[in-house]
This record gives sequence, C-alpha cells and structure tokens, in this order.
Amino acid sequence: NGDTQRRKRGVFIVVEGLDRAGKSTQVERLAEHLQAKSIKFPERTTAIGQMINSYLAQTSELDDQAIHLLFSANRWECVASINRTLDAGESIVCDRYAFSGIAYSVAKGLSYDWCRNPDVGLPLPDLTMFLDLDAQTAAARGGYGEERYEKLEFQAKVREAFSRVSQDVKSHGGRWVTIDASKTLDEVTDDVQKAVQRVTSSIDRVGVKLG
Ligand code: DGP
Ligand code: NA
Ligand code: NA
Repeated sequence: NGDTQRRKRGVFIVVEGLDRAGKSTQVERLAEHLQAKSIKFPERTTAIGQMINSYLAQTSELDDQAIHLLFSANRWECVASINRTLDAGESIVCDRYAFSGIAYSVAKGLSYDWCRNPDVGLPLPDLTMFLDLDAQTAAARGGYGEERYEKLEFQAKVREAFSRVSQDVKSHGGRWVTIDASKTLDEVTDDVQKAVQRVTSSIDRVGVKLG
C-alpha cells in the first residue's frame, strides 16, 4: 500500500559559519559520508545568483535591503528542488542558508526582524551545524579573497549576529549545534559526524518550515 511504498524523507542538514571556517570541506565530507546531495547558497548559476555573484565580486553595487532580498529569493527559487530531493528520500547537506542571510545583513546594521522575514516559510533544516571560529583565527588562515565581506572587523560582527541567530533558532525548536572549528580538519569532521548521528537518530522528518 501507499504507506509501505513511501520512502522516508531525506534529512536536511545545513552547515553555517564565517568565511574561512572550513564549511566547504566539511560539507563535501559529510555529503559523501551520508551519500547525500551537497548544495550551496548562494546558488550562483541562476539569473538571481549571477546578480549576487557580481555584488560579492564588487563589480556591482546594490542597496543593503535589495541584496538581502535577492539572497532570500535565491533560496526560494531552489525550494521546489530541495523538497523534491528530500521527498524522494535523498538527504541534503547545504553550505549556508537563511541563517547566513540574517547574520550578514544584521552585521551591516539592518534590523533583525526585518532580515528574518523574507525567509519565513522556507524548509526548516533538521539540523544546523555552526562551524564556530573567531574572526582573528579565520583571518589568520589566510585566503580571504577579494570578495565583499571578507574583512576581519566585519566577520567579527557576523559572528556576533550568528550567536543571536542561534538563540532564535533554538527558541523556535530548531536543532542548532555549535562545532569548534578551530580543531584540525579531521577532528572537526569527526565532531560533525557525531552531531549528525546524535540528532538524526531522533528526527521526525515531517517537513517543518521556518517560522
Ligand atoms: P561563500 O560562497 O560561502 O563564500 O559565500 C559568499 C559570501 O556571501 C560570504 O561572504 C557569505 C555571504 N552570504 C551568503 N549568504 C548570504 C546571505 O543570504 N546574505 C548576505 N548578505 N550574505 C550572504
Ligand atoms: Na566567501
Ligand atoms: Na565556502
């Protein structure tokens, strides 16, 4: 019957953090470990994504509010695909999500509630892991590129904003785990996998939304 045919919904895992926290590597490793699909935001290949890309590359200027809404729209345009994947029973590991959206814009001085509104209704991750690294250590890793936001003072503000986001997510029943990203790559990978194991054994995958 329909019940036995229906496959279990995939797990939706988000990895967040400052620039240079090591997200990309951990996302790839975790996706491989879980045999999940890896995706990332911003998704720079769409029309909206290309506008975001040129803003980040500093070849275009946009009002803070306008770029905030474009980042959110870039997530919304991918929701159908995310839900299709999860509904088909495949898990997703996602490099950045709405929490970056809030943290980076709040760090610029926009109001917290204004920043959070456009993402209300997006699929709520089953688990968000924040790879926590102080901005000095991140900067010392080298490789801040030429992109907008890749500056020490700004990143310190982003980290503060993420701490508010984490309180907010937890107070709304979201699962948020902070991982110490100052450890070695392999130690972080281990901590990430342990967090996933702990949480996914108790997950009820019903497609809850960000509220
Ligand atoms: P990445 O490709 O992960 O290095 O991300 C590109 C940059 O864009 C990075 O500095 C973080 C920032 N970013 C990611 N998502 C958002 C968002 O939704 N809003 C804003 N303002 N910035 C974001
Ligand atoms: Na970056
Ligand atoms: Na990255």
